[in-house]
Amino acid sequence: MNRSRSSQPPVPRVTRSAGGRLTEPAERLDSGPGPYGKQRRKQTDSALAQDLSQMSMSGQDTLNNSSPSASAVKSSSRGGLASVARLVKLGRCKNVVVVAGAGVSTASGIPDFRTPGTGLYSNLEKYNIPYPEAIFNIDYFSNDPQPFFSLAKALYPGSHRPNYIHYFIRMLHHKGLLLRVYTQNIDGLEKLCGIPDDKLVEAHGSFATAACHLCYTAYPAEEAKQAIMNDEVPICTFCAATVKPDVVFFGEDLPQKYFLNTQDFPKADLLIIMGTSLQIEPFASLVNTVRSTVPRLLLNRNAVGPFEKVPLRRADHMELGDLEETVRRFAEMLGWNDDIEELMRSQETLSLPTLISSPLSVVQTSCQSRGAPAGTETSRSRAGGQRGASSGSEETDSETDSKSSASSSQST
Ligand code: CNA
Repeated sequence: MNRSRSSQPPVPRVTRSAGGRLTEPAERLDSGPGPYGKQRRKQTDSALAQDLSQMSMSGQDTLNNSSPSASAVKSSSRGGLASVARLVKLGRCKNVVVVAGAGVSTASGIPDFRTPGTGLYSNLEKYNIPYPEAIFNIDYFSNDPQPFFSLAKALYPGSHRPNYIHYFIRMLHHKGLLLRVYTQNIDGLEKLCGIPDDKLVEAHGSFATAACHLCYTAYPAEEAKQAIMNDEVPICTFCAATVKPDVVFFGEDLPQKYFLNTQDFPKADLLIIMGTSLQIEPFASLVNTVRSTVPRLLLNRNAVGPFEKVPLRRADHMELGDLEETVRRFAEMLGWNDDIEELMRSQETLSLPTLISSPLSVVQTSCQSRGAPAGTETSRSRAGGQRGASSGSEETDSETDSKSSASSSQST
C-alpha cells in the first residue's frame, strides 16, 4: 500500500506499531521552560512531595518475579491504592489522565489479546493467520480481510455492556477530576457508559465509522457492519477496494485526537493505567510523559512497562490483581461506590445512544480523524483515491513511518 500526503503536512502523523518502548522523556518535560517549568512546579510539587513521602511503594516486592506469586501480590497490594485514594480525597488530583487497555473490558466478556489461555492471541487457530499480529496488519488485510472480519464479528459493539470499571472512569468525570481517558480499546464501551466525546481519545479507533482502506472514502458504518456480519466484503463505492471499520491497524495513522496527549500528559497530576500490557507503540510510551513527581498508579494483573523495573519510580504505585475487584476497592476508599452503583443503574435503564453514527457523522468523523476539516470529505477522499501511488511531492509510507519511529522504538 502506498499512502501519501502533502510534503508540508499541517498535522503531525504517528502510526501504530507493536513492541518496543521509548526512553523516558519525563525528565526532559520536567526541566524545560514554560508552564511546567521549574519555578511553577516548585510550589505544587513540594506539597505533593509531602504527601508522596507518606506513601508506600506498593508492589515492589513482586518485581523479582515476572509472574508474581499470589502471596507476593497480596502483600504488595494494599498501601499504594490507599495512598493514591488519600491524595484524591485531599484534592491533590484534579487533572487525572486514565490510560486503558483490553483488561478494562474483560469483565464485560470481551477477551483481551495477551492473557494466556483466554486472550485472543491464544485462540487464533480459527483465523488461519501466520502470526497473531497479522490480524491487525494492514497489508495482510489488503490481501485477505477475512481474518480481521471474523474477529470483528466478535468485537462489534452491540452485544457487550460497560462494566463497573468503565463507570468508575465516568465517575472521575462526574467528580470533575478527569482530564482525559486514552483507551486502546475498540469496543466503544467508554462511549456507551456515557463518558463524553471530549473526554475520550480512542487511540486505536473504533467501529463507529468505516472507510475504504485504500482511498479512505467514507462508507456508512452500519452498512459495513451488516456486510461483515453476513460474511460479505464491503466494497468502496469509489475505488472498489475493501472497506474497513476505522480501527487503527499497525502502520496506520492514529487519530488526530491522539495528539491531545502532548497537552494532557504534562498537565496531569495523577495517571491511572488500567488493564494494558503496554506493548503497543506509540501508546505505551505515553505513560512516560507525565512529570516524574506525578503519581502513576498501575492497576493490572501483572507488572508491565516501567513498572517491571526495579526500583519503581518514587511516585509509582501498582495494585496487582483482578481489575474490577481492585477498582471496586479503590471506589470504596474514595467513598464513591454507591454513586457508581447508582450511575450504573440509571445509565443501564436509559435508552442507550447508538454507537453507529448517522451517515452525516460518519463522513465528518472519518474526515476529521484524518486531519481534514469537516465537510470536505468527498473531495479529499477522491483526491486520495486518485493519488493512489504517491507523487514526487508527497511522502510515502516508508518515509512517514520512519518519522514516526522517532517516537516509537520498534515498528512491525
Ligand atoms: P493486552 O495486550 O491483551 O493486555 C491486557 C492486559 O490486561 C494484560 O496485562 C492482562 O494481564 C491485563 N488484564 C486482562 N484482564 C484483566 C483483569 N480482569 N484484571 C486485571 N488485569 C487484566 O491488551 P492491550 O490493551 O494492552 O493491547 C492493546 C490492543 C488490544 C489494542 O490495540 C486493542 O485494540 C486490542 N484489543 C482491544 C479489545 C477491546 O476493545 N476490548 C479486546 C482485545 C484486544
